[in-house]
Amino acid sequence: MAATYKGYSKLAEKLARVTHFTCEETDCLLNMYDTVAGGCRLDANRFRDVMHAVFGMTDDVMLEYIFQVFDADRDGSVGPEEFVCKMSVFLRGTLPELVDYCYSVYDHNRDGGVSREEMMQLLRPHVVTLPPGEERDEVAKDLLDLAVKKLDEDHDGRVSREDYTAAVTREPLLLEALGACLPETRARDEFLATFMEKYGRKLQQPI
Ligand SMILES: [Ca+2]
Ligand SMILES: [Ca+2]
Repeated sequence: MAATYKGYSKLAEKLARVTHFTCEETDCLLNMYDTVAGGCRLDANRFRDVMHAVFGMTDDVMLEYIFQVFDADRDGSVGPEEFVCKMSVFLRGTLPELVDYCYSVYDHNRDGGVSREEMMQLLRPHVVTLPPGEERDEVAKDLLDLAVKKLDEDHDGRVSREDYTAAVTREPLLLEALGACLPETRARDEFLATFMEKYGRKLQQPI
């Protein structure tokens, strides 16, 4: 009998060509998707639980914003292709890819600018320790003024994609200036070191 080799799925091969993952890695991520989605598609709630469990991300407002970006075709769920493509940026993105991703997260209503309202939504939950006598909103406003000062290059009160790209290209530390929307380095590295082992499926070997 001629040897047969059942390789990776067509989808895994296709995704490996357009992401920073190998065929084997895309296969593992698709398997992970099947596991975490539990036979359905990833809706916002399940997505939030996965990001929480896998990457320790707990900011609900931010996770809602991130979900909207993962759900590229806006059908209300993150499909397997959307999952792998966004994971590629989330875990191994180049600086330009990360700039595009983060800005898409921050520009929640997708009107091409990050307004003060959008920034307040993101910064407010992070004001947890208040100096005595200070109101949460006032502290958030101070934080906001700092962020705007650094990011709003043309001083029109909102952060355009051009403002943000110019500021982050000059100073990459500003990438997440409007809120953490990427996994922490340690969580990312731990995931990358273990996901193949955890979600790999045994491929049928050549006979
Ligand atoms: Ca979708
Ligand atoms: Ca906007």
